[in-house]
Amino acid sequence: MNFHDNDVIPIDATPNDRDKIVREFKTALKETGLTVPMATTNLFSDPAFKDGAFTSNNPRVRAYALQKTMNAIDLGVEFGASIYVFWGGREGTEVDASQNGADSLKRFREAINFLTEYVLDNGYDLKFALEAKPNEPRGDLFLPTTGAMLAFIATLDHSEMIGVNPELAHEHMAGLNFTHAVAQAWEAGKLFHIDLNDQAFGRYDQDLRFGSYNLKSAFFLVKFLEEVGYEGSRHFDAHAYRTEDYEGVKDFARGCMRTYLILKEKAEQFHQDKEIQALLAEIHADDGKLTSITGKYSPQNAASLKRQSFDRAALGARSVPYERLDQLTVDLLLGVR
Ligand SMILES: [Mn+2]
Repeated sequence: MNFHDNDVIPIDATPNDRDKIVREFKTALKETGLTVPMATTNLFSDPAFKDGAFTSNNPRVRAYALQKTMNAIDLGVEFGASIYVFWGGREGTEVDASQNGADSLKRFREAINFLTEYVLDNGYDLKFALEAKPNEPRGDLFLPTTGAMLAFIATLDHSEMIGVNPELAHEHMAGLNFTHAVAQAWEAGKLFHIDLNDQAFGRYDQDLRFGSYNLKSAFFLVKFLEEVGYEGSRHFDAHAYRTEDYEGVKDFARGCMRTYLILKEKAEQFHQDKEIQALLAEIHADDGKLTSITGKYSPQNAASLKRQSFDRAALGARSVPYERLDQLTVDLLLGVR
């Protein structure tokens, strides 16, 4: 399980309350065998953060946000968390007159740099994962997509400690292909964590049960994670329908895991399917003649490439059997293969 600091310790708890809750929670974890691989800070619910936390225009709010996060990091580490997520729920604006977008990023960078130093100074074994979202609850949030986060991470003092926590719903809200965002993060060595759920494009943040809305997107995501050997948590950041009772919430949690595991089997079936694999072999065919000169620049390769003649009409006329490939995938997902 995972928590925001205030999911465990109320924001106005006394030190005595805190210690009592920590003791009880540790006992509960022991009794149930649950672990806490990830923790995070709530920097969005309290009205103090109404105009941002790390990027607030008010230096007292920025300082309070840093202090709250240091305390929450201590708490997470105390429960064994090795990943610390940052989702800046109020880090944005509705009024662009209120702050210069470049200064907002400088403030955010300063805060993350401060906190990585805090982690190193304390000898914590902790990595940060930054989570992007395009809007809601602000009109516009800074660093709205996983791609934007990846570019930002490269500018941080301890970028080796910092990766991303892409969330399916957030990327779909921005109208983007989630699997592509995850692939970019993976390829950059930055897929430290993932938030799985579901989301219709163009809607408010829905946080639906994994695979409940767009099974095909969910399938390609699971297929990717399993193919590349992603070893992090399969973390579901989702909510049951508000119509559910307590048993219904368990149905929801079970459903998230069940769908993931079914899609994992479907991905395996995709790899075993002779017709699909034959089609893929045809689509990816490469006689190696040209890749040897396009793979890496050299003056010889450039000259050799300039001498090549290409049959443009034949290239345009070639068969690209994606309709068949996609229908075979649909047949497989529908359970008729
Ligand atoms: Mn999330």
